[in-house]
Amino acid sequence: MDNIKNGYSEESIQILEGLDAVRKRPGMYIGSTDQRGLHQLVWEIMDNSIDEALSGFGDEIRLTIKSDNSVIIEDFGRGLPYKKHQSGLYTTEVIFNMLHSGGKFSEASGYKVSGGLHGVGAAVVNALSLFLEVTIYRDNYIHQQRFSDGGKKIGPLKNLGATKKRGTVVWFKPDPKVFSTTLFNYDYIKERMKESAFLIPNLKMVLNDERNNQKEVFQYERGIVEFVEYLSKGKSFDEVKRLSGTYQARKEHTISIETAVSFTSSYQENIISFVNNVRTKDGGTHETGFKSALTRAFNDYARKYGFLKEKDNNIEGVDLREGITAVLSLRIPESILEFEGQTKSKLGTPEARAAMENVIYDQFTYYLEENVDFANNLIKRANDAYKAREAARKARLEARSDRKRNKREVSLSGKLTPATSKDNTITELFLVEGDSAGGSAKQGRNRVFQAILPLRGKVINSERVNLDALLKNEEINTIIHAIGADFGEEFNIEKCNYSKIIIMTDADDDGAHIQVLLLTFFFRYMKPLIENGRLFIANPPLYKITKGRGKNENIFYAWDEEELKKHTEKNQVTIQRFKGLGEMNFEQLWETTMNPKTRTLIQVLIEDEGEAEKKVSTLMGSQVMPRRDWIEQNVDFETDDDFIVKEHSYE
Ligand code: 28F
Repeated sequence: MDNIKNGYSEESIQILEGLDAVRKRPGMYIGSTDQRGLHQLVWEIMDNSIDEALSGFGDEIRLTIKSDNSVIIEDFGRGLPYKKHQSGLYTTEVIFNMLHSGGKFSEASGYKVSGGLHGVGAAVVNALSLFLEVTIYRDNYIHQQRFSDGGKKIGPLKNLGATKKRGTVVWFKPDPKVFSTTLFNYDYIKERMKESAFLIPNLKMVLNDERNNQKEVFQYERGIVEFVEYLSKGKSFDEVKRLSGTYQARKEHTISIETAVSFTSSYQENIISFVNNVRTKDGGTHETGFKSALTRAFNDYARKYGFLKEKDNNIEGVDLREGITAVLSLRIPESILEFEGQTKSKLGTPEARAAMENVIYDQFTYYLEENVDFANNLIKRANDAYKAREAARKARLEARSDRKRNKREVSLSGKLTPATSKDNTITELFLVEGDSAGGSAKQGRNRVFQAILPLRGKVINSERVNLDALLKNEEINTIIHAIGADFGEEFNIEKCNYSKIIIMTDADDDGAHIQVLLLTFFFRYMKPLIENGRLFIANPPLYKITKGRGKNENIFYAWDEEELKKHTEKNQVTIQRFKGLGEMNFEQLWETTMNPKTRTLIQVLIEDEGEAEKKVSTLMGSQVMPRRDWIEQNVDFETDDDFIVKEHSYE
């Protein structure tokens, strides 16, 4: 407010216009204004602390979530410069108020890229906050400046007295007028901090949630090697290998590479990559280079030692990589950094491919030569993987052939009750536990757009069998055919027959088990369904409450104890507890659970890819010990499973 009262300086007008642009179009700066965008604010501030640590200043970062959902981030670096800039403004004002493009921050480290905001992150956070306070410990004094209401400065930078400390503290509270939710998610922040601790060896990350007094510290001496140990815990059958080196790209640009690799008993390939400590979710040139280096080194080795009989018969990369767990971490100078794709999470820099192909080829070749048992074992595994893949391919071909197609339609016709509409932007498929609930669902549904598939037999655990065995499971087969979009690598969401796939089970242990088995299947073989937000869990009520009698009878439903209490407090009522879907008649089922106007669906989302991957393989895989350990450490039957973010979509 000060700078408005004290005359309309050009700077203050520019500042307000800049921050106003952020408030008008927050999505342009932080991607979205949902939970993801909200947390982007945290990453923007935390990245500055991480950059300072990477430059060699400060080995600890603390993050505190306060009870009012504000956040404090603290580092022990040099402290943000605070003196007056040549423009007459304090550096704090430049950093927290101005959308200076080009990123003065970025040049300092040479590597900074995070989030693509190029150093304006702090100003963006300020613009989208109810208040923001920056405290700097530097030159033996404490300096502080405060902003409020979308970044308006409350007063000048103040000197709060002497200190011996060094570092920077930023405290902010996101503006609820901007975000659809201002609740910070502990697990989401935790995963990110843990990831940073893995990527920067010895960096101590301290997370403190004052809303429920949870506190955790992450610090790893051996960096990504420990990351891979963590991801492959209990299923790795050999030591984690560290393959690393540097590569000279254009002129003076050096790319440095660090990878950690392990082969596990799982059937899945799990490669997680980072560039300058930022996750590249969609892979890119570095992943391509990594894969081709492994394949080439392995084939050369196999040929050299006579494992490949025919000259041009190669082992395929996918077979070699079955069960691989790897973390790739690259440092690429900003001047040759390129990102692609809608979310800019795919690396485009061509040199990264050459860098990986060179470094990894050499290192992996060396490792194979030095570890004959490992190499032989890998050849055997690749061969098994190839056989399973061939069997699955044959099964797929058969399933596609026309003669079989007729057969399939016959086999589906006994089970699936289709919707009359074929418009896959409105149709919904209900996967229903058991025949009796299936019957009520059939009667209660809206036949135009709702299809019902009752599941009778056991759903197989997709994590414990190979493709071949999976396809022999009747229930899985029926689901694949009903959805009609193939599965695995060939899954094509465009062909999906439904806009929503809804899992509807009883609210008991068996129902939960079926949900988990189906989720495992969809996670492994139809992941785009989840990524596109098309997988849901139906949410039937737990109670039916009847008030009054005869003509005055009124019926209510309650989904939890709290709702039940509201209805029962003052009134004389009858309460019926639903144990299963079968206890509702078809009208009740329609009204409470299937009718888009009145139902609540739980949308299945993947919050943290690495964590979800780890949980699925630990909890659903074939080894018992890691699962038992996990359950002992983690399961609190009072809370929701954090693998699924339970989001209620009220339609
Ligand atoms: C909780 C958030 O933002 N920490 C930061 C520093 C330290 C320096 C710096 C930051 C100078 C002019 C760009 C100090 N001394 N935590 C943080 N710690 N930024 S942000 O410099 C930024 C440049 O504009 C710093 C010497 N060099 C750099």
